Amino acid sequence: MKKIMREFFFAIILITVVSAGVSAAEKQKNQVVTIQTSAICGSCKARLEKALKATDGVEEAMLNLNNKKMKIKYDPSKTDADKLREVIANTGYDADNVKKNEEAFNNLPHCCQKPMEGDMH
Ligand SMILES: [Cu+2]
Repeated sequence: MKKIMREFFFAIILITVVSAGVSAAEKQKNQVVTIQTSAICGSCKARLEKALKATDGVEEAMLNLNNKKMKIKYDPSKTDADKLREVIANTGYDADNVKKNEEAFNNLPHCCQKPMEGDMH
């Protein structure tokens, strides 16, 4: 009888540990990162969101045009914040401390190449 009780006790511990592990994995499933970009207008926004959404592991990408910050929801098992900054840089925009790809920038429409400061269009 005592042995059965002990086995039962260990089974309970095992179930607790396993379910804690599963919920931790679920919590990790999606992460959110906010990246400062050099986007200017609605067309920059559409271009960047499209490039990010086409990236494996990205669930959601939304640029706030007021502060040019890109909020990205992603699966950390498929991608990471550095790779996402790379996607933005390769689209022709600065991403935090990652500088834009000059070639991609030069291929942007002229109005999207203007500097951010005081540029309202
Ligand atoms: Cu633009």
